Amino acid sequence: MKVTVKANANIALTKYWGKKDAALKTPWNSSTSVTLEGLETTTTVEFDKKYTKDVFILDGKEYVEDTDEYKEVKEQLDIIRGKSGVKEFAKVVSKNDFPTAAGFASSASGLAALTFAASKAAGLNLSTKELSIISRMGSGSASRSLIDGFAIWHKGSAKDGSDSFAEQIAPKDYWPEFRILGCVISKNAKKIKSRAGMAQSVKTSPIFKQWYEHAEEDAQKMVELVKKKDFEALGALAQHNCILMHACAMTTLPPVIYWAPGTVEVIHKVMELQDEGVKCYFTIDGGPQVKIICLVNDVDRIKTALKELDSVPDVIECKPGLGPRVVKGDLF
Ligand code: 2P0
Repeated sequence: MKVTVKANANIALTKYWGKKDAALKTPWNSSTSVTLEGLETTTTVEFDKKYTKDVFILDGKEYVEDTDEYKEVKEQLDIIRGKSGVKEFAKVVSKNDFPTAAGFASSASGLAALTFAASKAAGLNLSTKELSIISRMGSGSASRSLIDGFAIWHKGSAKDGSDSFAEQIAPKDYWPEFRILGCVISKNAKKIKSRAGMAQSVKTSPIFKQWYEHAEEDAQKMVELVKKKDFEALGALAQHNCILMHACAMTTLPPVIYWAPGTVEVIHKVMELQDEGVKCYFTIDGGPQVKIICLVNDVDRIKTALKELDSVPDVIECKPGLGPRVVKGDLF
């Protein structure tokens, strides 16, 4: 059967930075997120005996067998084949509706879409929890893209990773005023992949323990703040958690510094707006882009302020979004 799925990226409100088990991709701490409407991956999967090997095409480019991208896809397909008993190879065609250079987690939407589509194409009817666990094994942050709206990814404690999955805090329609403004700072900044950067932080950052202990508390607090709809406390916590994650990254050997000059410029602009009484907060992931957490009524004012900066050529506005769903319109 051929199945097509759409899945959204997500932004961490409190971050994941460091694996306890590199193979299972279980984290040292729980993390929280909001799935984002408007940053979408579409993926079509078909298992069929006409294929003599797995095929993976992303944004029109076919990845050959020795690439990391191909291996990641094949590993996910192998998990689904193992669970379903399907023996055939698969063709996977995928496209992102946002520029990969935008610095939003395309691996999260990509692995969530692939896992969901492959499971359906193999005839499985897995629970969201099971799908979140399998997506996590592809890419940690993908576990959270399984969830509609606001999510917590529980770090779990089981050796086999069976209790490390994401769960809904609140659905997307719970907070329709909530916005994330993605400031595209740079499309070609030098990038250390998150996977490599966090592995090095676990080994060498002298503040790694402080980071994950604090981050665990932050994740639990964030759940309560979402439930209370306490926007100011939520924004302040997300911003502080982001700074602590980057402090951990920066104190890694060799240093993992994702901030570009434009990143710092936007941070200062956000803090200026805060001084003027605008409720907006910054967060940054494994790249130079800044994501501004705000409410819909402040969007125009913030966008106008960002226009003064040469370092922000583009702003992508996102709202809370859905988890993966089957759609019409196969890609092949
Ligand atoms: C997050 N990031 O919580 C954090 C914040 C980047 C900074 O999850 O190795 O692509 O595939 O599990 O999920 C990016 O890391 O890493 C990430 P893997 P992933 O969103």
